[in-house]
Amino acid sequence: MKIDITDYNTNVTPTWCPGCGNFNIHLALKKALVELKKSPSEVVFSFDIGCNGNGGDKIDGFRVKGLHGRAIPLAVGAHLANRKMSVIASIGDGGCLHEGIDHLIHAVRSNYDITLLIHNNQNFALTTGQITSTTIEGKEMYAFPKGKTEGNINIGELVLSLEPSFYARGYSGDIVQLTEIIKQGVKHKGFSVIEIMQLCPTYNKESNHEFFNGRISKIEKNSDIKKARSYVSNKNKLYTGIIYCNSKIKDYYSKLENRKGKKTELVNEVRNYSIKNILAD
Ligand SMILES: Cc1ncc(C[n+]2csc(CCOP(=O)(O)OP(=O)(O)O)c2C)c(N)n1
Ligand code: SF4
Ligand SMILES: [Mg+2]
Repeated sequence: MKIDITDYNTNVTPTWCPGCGNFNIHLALKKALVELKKSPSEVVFSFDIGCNGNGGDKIDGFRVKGLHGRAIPLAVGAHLANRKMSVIASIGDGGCLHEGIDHLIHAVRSNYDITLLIHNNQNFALTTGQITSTTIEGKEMYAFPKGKTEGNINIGELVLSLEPSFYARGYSGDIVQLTEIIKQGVKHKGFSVIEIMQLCPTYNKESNHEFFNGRISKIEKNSDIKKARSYVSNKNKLYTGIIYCNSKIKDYYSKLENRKGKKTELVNEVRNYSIKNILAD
């Protein structure tokens, strides 16, 4: 059966602001899945809360929406239950680096075979623009008129410190490259972290097209950790592409002794149990 991008459309009208990077991210995501010949019935999307999470009703497929910061554990559960599905989690910089930072750290370390899209618009956007760990230092924000008190978290440096198997960076203003990155991430057997520098013209006017176009430098695919570290810590350039890929690290499920030789997925092994007697007690 031929898969078309319209197969992923829903009849929900987007409410994102004009110029929001989420439009292009969704387009790139749909294009990537179509080019990988995946139909919506083969994909599970786990959405977080936030403007990024509002994309949950704008793409077809199996969809779950988690509590703020919890898109990752839901995605992990869906993946471990049935590895025949491609599982993609979407989360914002707020959800991922504040409430959900523990999930990010452990998912990288465990190397579950799922893909994570971090929509980094450098603020808590849905709640009208508060500071996050990636907000430009000194920038006036809602409730912080003089800027934030803490320094930034560099997502690339954090992820690379955790022995990842895949870390890439894309830009919402470059659909072609972002589509390719998402395709590579989905194909990679392990936890694929894709940070997407996302335009938010409403609360983050400083990080606009001019800002990114003047700094972005594209690379193809790198597997040298030292080079990867130099890419993400560069203060003048913003490198995009597959910043680091190590396919030798086994994914979580492959390392489970009790699953060795099993032909079934966990979802096939679930049986019905009556809890009537327990409830009666
Ligand atoms: C546990 C919890 N804390 C706070 C909120 C309020 N809240 C909802 S959306 C949001 C902002 C999300 O920011 P981010 O994750 O960066 O996503 P964006 O809106 O920028 O896409 C916040 C703080 C919540 N719903 N749940
Ligand atoms: S507030 Fe920012 S992230 Fe949210 S919809 Fe508007 S432009 Fe997009
Ligand atoms: Mg955000």
